[in-house]
Amino acid sequence: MSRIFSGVQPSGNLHLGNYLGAIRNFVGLQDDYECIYCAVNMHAITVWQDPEALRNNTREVAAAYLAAGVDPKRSIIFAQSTVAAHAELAWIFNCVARLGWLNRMTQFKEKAGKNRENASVGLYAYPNLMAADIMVYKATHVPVGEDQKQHLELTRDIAQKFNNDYGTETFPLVEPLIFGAATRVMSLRDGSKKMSKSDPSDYSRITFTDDRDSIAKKLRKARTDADPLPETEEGLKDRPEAANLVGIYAALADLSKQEVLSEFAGAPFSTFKPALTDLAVEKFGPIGEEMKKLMADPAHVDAILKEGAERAAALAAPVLAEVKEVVGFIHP
Ligand code: AQP
Repeated sequence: MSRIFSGVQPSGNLHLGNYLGAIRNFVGLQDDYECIYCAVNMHAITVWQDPEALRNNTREVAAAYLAAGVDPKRSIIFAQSTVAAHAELAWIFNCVARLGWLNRMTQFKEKAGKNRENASVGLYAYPNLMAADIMVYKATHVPVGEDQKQHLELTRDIAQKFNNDYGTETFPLVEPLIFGAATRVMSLRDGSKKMSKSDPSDYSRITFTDDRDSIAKKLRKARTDADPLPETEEGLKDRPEAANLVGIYAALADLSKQEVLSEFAGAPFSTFKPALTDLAVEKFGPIGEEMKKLMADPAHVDAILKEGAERAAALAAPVLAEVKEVVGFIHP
């Protein structure tokens, strides 16, 4: 059976983009793959995290997986820092990846911004750790949003260079799985920026913890243009905010964008936004509610994370042993 690995950073403000672009897709994959889902807390600390908040947010990512329908009996749910093999393989990959490759990563450029000199080394080397997360399980497929495509290509480059350098076929070439109408959900305040946990404006995103009133308020304030909705997708060109809201509706309703436009062609946003609010409350609201319920029992979430860590460590151990043998590390 092919193996899936995917992760979400416990950096707070889990949002609709994380849900539609990643977490929602985790559920169906359980039927066809052996699935490993991680709260990637080592990635999270590449930028400052308050320790108490990080602990809580790590549980929250696990609770979001469970609330969305990931079954901890079938799939593995765990926190990255609890399986040391990730960090060990990441070091080896630090020695395989080339500076030139990392210099091309657009996420580093976006996140480091103008103050590049002051960014952590971890933020720069982030894609190497991500490659290790995936390869330490020899995962074959990774469900992600569009924004992670470049990092997955780097994972393939690292795997291939490792195999070539050592003349082995240790690592498989991983494939991204990118599905749905909302592979890239944009900020509600700016249709050119992706919806993000780290956006300073809470109005830019709908979070798992938003209730009906805040979803309604955020969508009411969402930036749009003055025109009504067009009849065809062609009419969404150069209207990023309109395209984003239509994409979110389509993803939540399991329709194509064209089907949504056929229903709402000619409607003003004063009609479309309340319909989107109702749909978001109906489809996304219950998942947030379930997540909050799970968070009320942290011992239950911790027990799932502990069991997941044991199962993940057992899968990672033989792969790491094989890699060490290939690299020439001695066994004491
Ligand atoms: N806006 C988005 N639309 C669709 N998918 C998205 N993802 C993130 N944002 C969107 C997908 O969610 C998964 C987990 O992402 P992550 O926790 O690794 O963080 P990220 O990709 O850096 O994005 P965030 O959530 O916006 O965090 P910050 O603000 O910290 O950068 C991934 O599969 C990602 O594709």
